[in-house]
Amino acid sequence: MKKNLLLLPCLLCFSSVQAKESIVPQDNLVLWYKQPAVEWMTSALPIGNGRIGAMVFGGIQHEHIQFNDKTLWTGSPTKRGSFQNFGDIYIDFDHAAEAKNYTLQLSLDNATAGVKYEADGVTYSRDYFANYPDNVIVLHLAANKKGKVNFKLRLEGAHKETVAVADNQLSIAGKLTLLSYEAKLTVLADKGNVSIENGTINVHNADAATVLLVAATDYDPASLDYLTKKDWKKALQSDLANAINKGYAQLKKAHIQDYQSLFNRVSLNAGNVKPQIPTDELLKNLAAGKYDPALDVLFFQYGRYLTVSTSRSGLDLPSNLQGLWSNTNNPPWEADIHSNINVQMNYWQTESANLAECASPFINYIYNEAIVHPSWRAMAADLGCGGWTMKTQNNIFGYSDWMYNRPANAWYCMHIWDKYLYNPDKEYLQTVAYPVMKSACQFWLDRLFLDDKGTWLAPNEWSPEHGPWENATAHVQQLVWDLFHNTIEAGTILGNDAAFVQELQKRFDHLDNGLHIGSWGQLREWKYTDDDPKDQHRHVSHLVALHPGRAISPVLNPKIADGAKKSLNGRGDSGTGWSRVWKIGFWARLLDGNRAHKLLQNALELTYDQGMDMMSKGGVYENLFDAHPPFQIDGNLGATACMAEMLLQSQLGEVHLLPALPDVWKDGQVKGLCARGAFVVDIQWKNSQLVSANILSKQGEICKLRTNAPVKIKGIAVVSQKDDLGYYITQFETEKGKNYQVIMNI
Ligand code: FUC
Repeated sequence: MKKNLLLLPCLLCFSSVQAKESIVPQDNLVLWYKQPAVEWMTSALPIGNGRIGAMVFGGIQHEHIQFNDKTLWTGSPTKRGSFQNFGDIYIDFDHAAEAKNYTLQLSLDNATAGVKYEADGVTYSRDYFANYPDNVIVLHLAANKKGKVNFKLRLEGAHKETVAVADNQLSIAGKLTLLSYEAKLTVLADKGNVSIENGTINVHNADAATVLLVAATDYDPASLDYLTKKDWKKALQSDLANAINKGYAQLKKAHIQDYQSLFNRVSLNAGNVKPQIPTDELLKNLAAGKYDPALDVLFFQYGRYLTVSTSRSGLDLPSNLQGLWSNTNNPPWEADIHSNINVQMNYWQTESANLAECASPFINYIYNEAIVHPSWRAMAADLGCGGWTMKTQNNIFGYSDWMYNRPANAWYCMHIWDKYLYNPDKEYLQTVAYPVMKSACQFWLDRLFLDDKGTWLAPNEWSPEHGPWENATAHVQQLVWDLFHNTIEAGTILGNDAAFVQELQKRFDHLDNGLHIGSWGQLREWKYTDDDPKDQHRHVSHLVALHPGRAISPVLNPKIADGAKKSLNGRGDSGTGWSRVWKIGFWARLLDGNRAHKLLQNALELTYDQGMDMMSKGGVYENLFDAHPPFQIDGNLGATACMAEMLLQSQLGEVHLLPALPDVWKDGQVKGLCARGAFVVDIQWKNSQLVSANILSKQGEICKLRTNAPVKIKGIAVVSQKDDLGYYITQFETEKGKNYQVIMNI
């Protein structure tokens, strides 16, 4: 009796906790909502395997899943064309429209979208993922009672295709300007039965069902005519057969294993705990002044999730302006590969956020277009130069138009060189990086002219999308300076091209570096036209040497860094989505964590605006997609990079721990960030001070640390030297494969 009385309150409390917890997802890193998505752009949730992907709505009686293949483009090597929608899957359920305990979620822990609710006394759950090893999108529909999975499914192509039915499969196929494409779908049911009538799949009284979708085109980025010579239709059919053979459980296991092998390399805690409220409410809270670091962490990891979902090795095509998602055949700017900031920003985080494999599609795309295909070399030749260059808007067939964007070759090479710095590999340097960099230098060696003061300048240039065209804009001089500087270093390391390195060095010695202070103390954007202190243009191209470049830093050249600060204050803290995010990186490089964090909060401003704005309406939608507006993924991917810059920097040949820690991230820990020199770094901090760090040396390079206070290295005798700025420098030799423990020495 006594026992029962004691049990009663416990049971009550258990059931109330249960009821409350049942709707909060178990996953730690999760976007979740108490209602289905209403708009593709602002609330549907993305899944992707680097090539194919889908947007999930999570409707109760009517589910809608829109899908894409990154290679589905109209256009050709001579026509711009546009990225295309592939199609839609519509699923109608026969249960009541009323649902209880509804959740829509996207787990970043296991790259799975999910829907769960109760209707007619049955708990329904669906989970969706895009599996990379098996090339298939999987939708799994289940119920907690037997025989309760009933639905009708339709497949619709985005190009008015007729749906073909054969062997229990629906398929759509067609041909665009150059490319052919096909998608195939089938349903596997657990018990119950499946039939197809008038192109609709009917599932009756099943315990569960699995929808498998495969899609492909005949695109091949390395083939000279961009068309694959493989039997791609046969490969598509065999992908589907393999997925049918494996079934849901095995496909899911393989998917999670594959995804986590990349995603789990980095963890971040910024003093956050798992939020109990949905993501849209987190955003609304932030707008109302209620800050929760969980949102920062979610945004950071979302950028990593989106990177893995849109850019995997095997397909040498970078993610486009929308990653790989578009529900229209006329997306903004054709959802192309935009060279004046956007595609670069998509790849700022790949090395530092420990996703080096995901950088390969961009690196190999640059190699293919610069060296293998003719179009970028022809564009340089048109200007009377050797090497390669491009314009601003680029399709996936080497076609380039709109304004000349000559310095993009140098900016792309920054990525090529960085890959080497993060993972010094001489084979890569010799066969990929150096040929691409040297060829870009050849363009500028031919293009630069000598002014009457004996300085080499780029003629008739721009500061992207802004102001006058004139000689020697800061943006271009800074990028060419970076290119020459890095190529000289690369050539010197390789040691087998001395004559060219010498020629380059001679130019470099008299090259305008684009770092000049103007009339109001600002860093000049133009060499001849003065900057307007009230100009709030979204592009801040004259600070490319501050971030992602490395020629401006309070540590290197405080006066120039101060000029950059003045320019930034003039530009203000607003802008389009990517512009706000870039400013996080600038302030992180200026070692101002609180200002960087203010920009992060501006970047996280909730918006529902889908109309084109070129000034200042940036922010994020409920689904955390970055809003230019409209949706543009550079802001998402760039945010991860810029937040990483707040925690770790390595662009100056040193590993700077916690260079721009904001006060609001008082206690925390980050694990697995990468530094140039092939170091993997874990950092712990408390009360805004470094407590300890672990440094794994992958290549045995010398490690030079920069910290706010003196440190000890466990097992090694070191001295922390204070520099003029009050930082401590601690240098030590490392052995390949060894871990080094850094501990505060105060
Ligand atoms: C550049 C930017 C725009 C936009 C477009 C896709 O032209 O100036 O803001 O991001 O790319």
